[in-house]
Amino acid sequence: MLSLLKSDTAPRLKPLGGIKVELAGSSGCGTTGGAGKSGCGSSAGPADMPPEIWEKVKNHPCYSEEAHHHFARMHVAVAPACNIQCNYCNRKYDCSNESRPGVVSQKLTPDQAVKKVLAVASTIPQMTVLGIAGPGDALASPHKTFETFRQLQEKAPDIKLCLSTNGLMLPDYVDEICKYNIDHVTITINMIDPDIGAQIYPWIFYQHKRIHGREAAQILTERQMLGLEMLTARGVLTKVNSVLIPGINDQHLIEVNRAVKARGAFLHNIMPLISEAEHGTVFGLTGQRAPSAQELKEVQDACMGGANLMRHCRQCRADAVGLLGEDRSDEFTLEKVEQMEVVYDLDKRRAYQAGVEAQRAAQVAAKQAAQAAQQADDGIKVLVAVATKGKGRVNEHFGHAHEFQIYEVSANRTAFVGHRRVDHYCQGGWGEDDVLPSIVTAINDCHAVLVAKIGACPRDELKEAGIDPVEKYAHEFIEQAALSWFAEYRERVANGEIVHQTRGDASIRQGAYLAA
Ligand code: CLF
Ligand code: SF4
Repeated sequence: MLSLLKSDTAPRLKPLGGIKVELAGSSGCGTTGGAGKSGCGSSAGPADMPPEIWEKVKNHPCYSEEAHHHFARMHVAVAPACNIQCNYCNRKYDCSNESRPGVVSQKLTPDQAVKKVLAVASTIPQMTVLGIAGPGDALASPHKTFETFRQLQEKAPDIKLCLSTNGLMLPDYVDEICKYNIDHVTITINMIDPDIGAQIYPWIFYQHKRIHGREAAQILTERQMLGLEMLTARGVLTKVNSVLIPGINDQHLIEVNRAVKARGAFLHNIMPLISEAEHGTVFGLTGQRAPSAQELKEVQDACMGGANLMRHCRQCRADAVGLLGEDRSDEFTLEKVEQMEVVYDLDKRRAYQAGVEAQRAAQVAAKQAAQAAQQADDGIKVLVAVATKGKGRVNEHFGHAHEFQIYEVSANRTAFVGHRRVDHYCQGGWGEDDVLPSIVTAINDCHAVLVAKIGACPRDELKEAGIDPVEKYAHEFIEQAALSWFAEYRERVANGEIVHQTRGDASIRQGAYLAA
């Protein structure tokens, strides 16, 4: 069970001078652990943690996998500067067409940011979390960051506050973080070994000096670990984000996972590198490749048993608005916000969220009932892709999906294990045949794709590729649908109608990167 809120039980480790990882005896982590009944901290429920922790995570879309189907978050871009350089980063301040961290359409002052938050909160009542995640580092512009939080704490007391940082200045601001009730902090930690760090960070700017290479990475890792320990001791839920960079830190992230668990991290979010040359990052320009979907999953799976894993990250822009995976920031430009009539009605928001909570409870109950109805596990496990636009249901048409959610299904268990971004197949009434092969490639390790509707042409191509296109569970809850499909699949295998085969790897590159 959780011990991270008690400073007397928080693991205290020696500073990482020699970079030798010590594992704490207790989990020091958010849930029953990776081997617990959920197997993944982010999908844990109220039975897995003390009530005060459940209160903090239950409607945070990043800290609870279940919540991300129902609750929204937003970011305000008040922190443009950064104090380190990551080889995967190139920030852009007026970009509306790239969806990745470090990119925003407009920088905001704290006053503008507060106005925008209130406008979004009165329009999207299921928006429960406000994060500051750049486009630079939230703690490299501490005055702007904390002024925004200060005002919001007064004007929108029901919104959870969330901060993302590279950790360099974190130990200096833990008091301030606690002062404004910032319950959720993300630290991006890509290494605990400075030799690996030197391949990721060319420099840091610390104590009025630019420091390069191994020395820079050594300072950074020590500051990150100290900051994590301090937050744990103060009861702040802390998530660690790591960027998976093939050939540099892929195997090393397993050590990172254990080290952050030992220091009380609630969740570990291992994200794929984004390294497109057109983004102009060092890694993009030097040809450093991104991991495939399968490589990402392998590293995540290898970390099971360590810190609990988040697998539903969408690597949001620093001005993202809406459910994870959707972006409504265009609806809330400064110009539009100025024209909006903003009524921040706390009671109305609470009433709406109670309705959302009821939907979520229905989804959980459906999942539990479906799992209880299944037979004993025979070791067969498959992946199923799902087209959804939220509310935990199979409710998106194949042709309209801009991502597929991936579930691992066995006889009595379903677990969300990731998502795959795709281009829309349907282009305003007709199918884009050129797009279809890339969609098939993106989900080619799945046995079935559950959709609300699908046309004849993609249906045939999917079947040809050995992926079962399934419409019959349209609008049902995802887990219930996946288990029902799997029960039928096993029956067909048992009848000799089909032969169970493991499927090939999803070899698509997973575009993505950096801080929360
Ligand atoms: Fe934003 Fe980050 Fe808070 Fe979430 S995002 S500051 S913890 S509210 Fe979430 Fe977006 Fe992934 Fe970040 S999906 S990039 S993990
Ligand atoms: Fe700074 Fe974040 Fe960019 Fe790294 S990824 S240089 S921490 S803004």
